Amino acid sequence: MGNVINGETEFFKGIGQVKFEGTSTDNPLAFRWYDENRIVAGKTLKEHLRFAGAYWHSFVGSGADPFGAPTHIFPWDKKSDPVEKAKDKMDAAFEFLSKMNLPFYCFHDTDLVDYGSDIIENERRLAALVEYARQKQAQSGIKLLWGTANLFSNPRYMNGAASNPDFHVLAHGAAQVKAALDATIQLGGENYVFWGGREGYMSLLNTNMKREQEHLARFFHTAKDYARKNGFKGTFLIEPKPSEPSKHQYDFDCGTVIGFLTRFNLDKDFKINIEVNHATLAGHTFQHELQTAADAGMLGSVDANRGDYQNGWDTDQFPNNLNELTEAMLIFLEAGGLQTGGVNFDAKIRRNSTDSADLFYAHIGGMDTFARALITADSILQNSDYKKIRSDRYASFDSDKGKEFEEGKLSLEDLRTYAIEKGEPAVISGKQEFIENMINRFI
Ligand code: XLS
Ligand code: NI
Ligand code: NI
Repeated sequence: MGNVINGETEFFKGIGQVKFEGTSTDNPLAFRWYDENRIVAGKTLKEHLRFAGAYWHSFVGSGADPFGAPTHIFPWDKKSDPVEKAKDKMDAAFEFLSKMNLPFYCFHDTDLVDYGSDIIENERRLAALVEYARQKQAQSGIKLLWGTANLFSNPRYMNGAASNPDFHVLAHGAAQVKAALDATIQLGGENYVFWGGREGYMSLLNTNMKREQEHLARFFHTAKDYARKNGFKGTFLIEPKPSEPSKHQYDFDCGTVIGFLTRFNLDKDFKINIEVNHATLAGHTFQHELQTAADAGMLGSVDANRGDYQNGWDTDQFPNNLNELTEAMLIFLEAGGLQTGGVNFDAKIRRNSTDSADLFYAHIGGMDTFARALITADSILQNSDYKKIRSDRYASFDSDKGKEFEEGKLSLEDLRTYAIEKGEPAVISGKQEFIENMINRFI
């Protein structure tokens, strides 16, 4: 248990409010770039980035791995009554979010409070924590970016929830989603996320993929209809990931999800929550996934983290790669940014990061890197030839026959005639290295 100050328990002892101090500071507990009031491209950094803390990694994740016991021993995890213990955890969470100046947070139902196997008792526990969270949000001004239901940890979900071959399991998943939607609505959540870690399969030998995908779509429709009927105005988000824990996951990447949502008539209500490390696991860059979603009008929200270039799993490290994020922020800004979404730190400190300050360093680093990347990207867009170089590459479609082709006015025979008339095309450089150097100059 932490110190008691002003009648309240302090869990992160010795760490005060983290403030913006600028690039000349050598204070490791200050922001060097994230000045929340700084205006970039017509909005403050706070409005652009809408940073959120993730309950599961920061206040639940124990550092345990398949080879070893927990290394993060939380002082808020002591009481035996699940609701009382969960309130301590929430005190710690809001203390951290406030000290970090994080305007939003995100949770799974089972992060807020431990669940047992009795649906009605679980609903009672969640409702108690929702009431507590309502007070905490009102006191602090911190808002809920999104809620979700954990439909992957309980053994009953070993073959998925909405795509489970057993209808009885699907119904349990639905009960959990109903309560998580109720919680999200009551807390004014701006989005609701579905990440289907086990919505997929291990082997086709025992799987009817078509039926499972139809069930998944029906489940999304049913959940959406319930939420809309009960006043949810926010955005539903699907979070793609190619695999892990399932071998094949139905929400593989943005392209797959866009196809799925369109096929099942869900594309008006659902957008995409793009996680950096999931993009790289799918064999894409984060930039590719952002652009794919943006082009489909489905850029919803971001789960910020990074993978490890040598590992093939979701290491969920905090973001720190300025070059990659600058490229990503170019897309982010050109796409008009996030609407109801935000930048959620779905990232965890390492198993051997055991000081209570480590969680602060991690978030400060992530927030500063995003802020710096956004500022740099804006400067590139304002002060360089970046956009012009790209649009010039397509100039042959801006007039004459190229334009007529875009407008659907040319037949295959017309194209052949043009090719013969003009002869062999010139070789034109794509200038990639030139642009890469230009980006480095702005960094
Ligand atoms: C796991 C996912 C998960 C979702 C929420 O890989 O990133 O944390 O964001 O269920
Ligand atoms: Ni995530
Ligand atoms: Ni993940």
